[in-house]
Amino acid sequence: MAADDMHSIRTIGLLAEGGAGKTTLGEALLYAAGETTRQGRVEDESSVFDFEPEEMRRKTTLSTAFHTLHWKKHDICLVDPPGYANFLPDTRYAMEAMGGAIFVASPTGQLKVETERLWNWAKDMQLPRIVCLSRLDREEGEFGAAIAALNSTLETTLTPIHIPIGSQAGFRGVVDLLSMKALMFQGDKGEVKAEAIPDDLQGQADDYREKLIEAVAETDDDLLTRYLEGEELSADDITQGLSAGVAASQIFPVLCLSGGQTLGIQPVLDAIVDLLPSPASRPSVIATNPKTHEEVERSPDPTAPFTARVFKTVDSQAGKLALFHVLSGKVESDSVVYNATRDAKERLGQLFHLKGKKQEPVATALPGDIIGVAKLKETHTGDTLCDDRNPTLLSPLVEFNPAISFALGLKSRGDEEKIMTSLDRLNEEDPALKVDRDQQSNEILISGAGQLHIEVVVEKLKRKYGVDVELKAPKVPYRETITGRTEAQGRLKKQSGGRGQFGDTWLRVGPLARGTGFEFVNEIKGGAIPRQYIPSVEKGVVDALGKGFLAGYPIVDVQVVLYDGSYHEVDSSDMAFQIAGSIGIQNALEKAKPVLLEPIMHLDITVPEEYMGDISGDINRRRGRLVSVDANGNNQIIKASVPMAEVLTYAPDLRSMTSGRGTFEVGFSHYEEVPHHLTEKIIQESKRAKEEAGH
Ligand SMILES: Nc1nc2c(ncn2[C@@H]2O[C@H](COP(=O)(O)OP(=O)(O)OP(=O)(O)O)[C@@H](O)[C@H]2O)c(=O)[nH]1
Ligand SMILES: [Mg+2]
Repeated sequence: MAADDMHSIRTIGLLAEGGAGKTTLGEALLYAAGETTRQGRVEDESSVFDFEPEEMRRKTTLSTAFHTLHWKKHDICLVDPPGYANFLPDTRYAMEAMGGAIFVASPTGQLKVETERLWNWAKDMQLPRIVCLSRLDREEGEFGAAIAALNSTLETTLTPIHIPIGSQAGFRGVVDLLSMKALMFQGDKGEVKAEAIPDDLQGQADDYREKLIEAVAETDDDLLTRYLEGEELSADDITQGLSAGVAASQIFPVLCLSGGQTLGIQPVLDAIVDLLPSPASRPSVIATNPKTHEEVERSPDPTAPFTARVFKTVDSQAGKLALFHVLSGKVESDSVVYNATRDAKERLGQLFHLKGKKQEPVATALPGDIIGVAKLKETHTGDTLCDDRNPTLLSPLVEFNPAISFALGLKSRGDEEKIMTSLDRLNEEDPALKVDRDQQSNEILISGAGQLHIEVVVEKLKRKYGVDVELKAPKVPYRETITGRTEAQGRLKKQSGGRGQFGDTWLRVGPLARGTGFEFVNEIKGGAIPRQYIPSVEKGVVDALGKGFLAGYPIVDVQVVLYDGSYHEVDSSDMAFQIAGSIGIQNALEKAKPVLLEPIMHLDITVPEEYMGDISGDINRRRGRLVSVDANGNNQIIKASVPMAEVLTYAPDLRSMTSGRGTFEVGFSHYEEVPHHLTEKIIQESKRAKEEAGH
């Protein structure tokens, strides 16, 4: 059943660090709304969200899952993404499709950096948010202190609409600050029954009620006047003011519950319906018309031109499913749309809503809907689908730089083709995975957000495609260059018996600026070498440069000038001049002071302040250089540049240095000369590797 009115749609994401209780809360919401007949549990592998084998085994969400439910005539789509740092790119893409978010926090109010990061993304995206203190059945925390801690870490002022009654095993209800009643839990779905507020909580309830009314009044002049004139605001006034404040990201209500024990869940369902906005009140998106390059605005209105973002691709029972989020207009099953990113038409077959690993057919999609559609031909994650008479191109998805790379060891040579196609298919589902070739060894390299991410990729390769690979130690793509200028002759002469071989070249070499690559200049005058052999010389030179001189790494940033030579009417040939060029360049390199270059990475490290000293000392030991240090709340953001060879295992090292509280991003910056004392070691290692490979 599809909602026929956009105002009754809610598309709500669950956001927080790993292990916070997002999936558990999602299961509790499905069960309390009667969508499931028993509450699924992460720990006994019965969650409808964590259905992939890799997730079940690890008891953690690795890829965003979706499920719809109905509550008070509303269609709610729950979005349950991962929380651990290695999988946050997937979470960030899923946030594109959220119309509001529930942040899940603990009763102590202590947060990890992942939650802060998610909060900041939500802030940048103006995503309306409510905060749920969950796990109240298990963890002890003083309510006021928890709110203060959250306010300080998130740099905001949260507005409780609940205070908990009892804690841990005694958690039995919440004071509802809107109705000023105690809502006591009953039955296994935690239905609530209104009673009078317990005497011992009356004072605290009055204080928080005052704060709530102030927060609401501040969002609306009319309410503020009435409040200042001493008028009692009605429950409806407050709910309306609150929902307007939430929609405008000015108020962030806090609710109290236990996902695990299904306590206080019904008020969360009510809050989704009453406080979080429908797609109709989301801001318009600004995009471009790909044909005219003019700016266009698309509002969340079913009568506006259809525009949707493909934010994820999943492998389902029905084959490859593209998931899109409708931003404006509407679309029906079996219609033809325009993929503005690929300039291609796509026929959409049956449209689906997602229910865990299952799909439910729907006829029409409206703004706010998340829709799955199978077997699109041209469409990839990130693409814009739209009405071809009103084409719209959304800005591309944010890119995440990989933090770690491994070479793949193959069990047998013949597997190569199969591995590449399997990796391509995994890449469709997981844009944070990068697949490359090592230029020197031709090995397949896979890069991702962290070791765990890559390990999951290897597991999926085996389970889904039956390919078995092993991860080899991460590789450093060294390069070589020259620091001196010189000239040399390259001469090939074989003229004994049969047809001879003759080619003779004179080459001048010199260094170029870092990052320039290779330049070949022909200065032959008077036909000393016939014109048709000039490309032959260049080819010989290029081939030789690719093989390196010191340690077998490609030689870059050199200029080679061919300025003289000679030839033989009969014995000269394309091959003879290739060989002569190659000999010439090797002779020249020997005299041109070759050196090794190593890749330098830029690191962006976010750590709580107390680790600052340890981190900067460690960067020094890794031959790195601090570029800048900036405060961000309680965290320090350290930017540094460090040789790649020194940060191949930075993820586990940072985790142990900061007890898991630091995060980082890393990307390629530039090449620099390897310090003299390390050069010999790299040359020896390369020789050994070559011998082992049987060259
Ligand atoms: N007692 C109790 N345990 C809870 C509650 N919420 C979550 N847990 C437990 O905490 C663990 C993590 O919960 P999840 O729901 O998987 O957390 P998540 O936020 O989805 O974690 P990731 O998917 O790894 O990001 C599980 O073992 C849950 O059973 C709760 O309200 N009470
Ligand atoms: Mg989860």
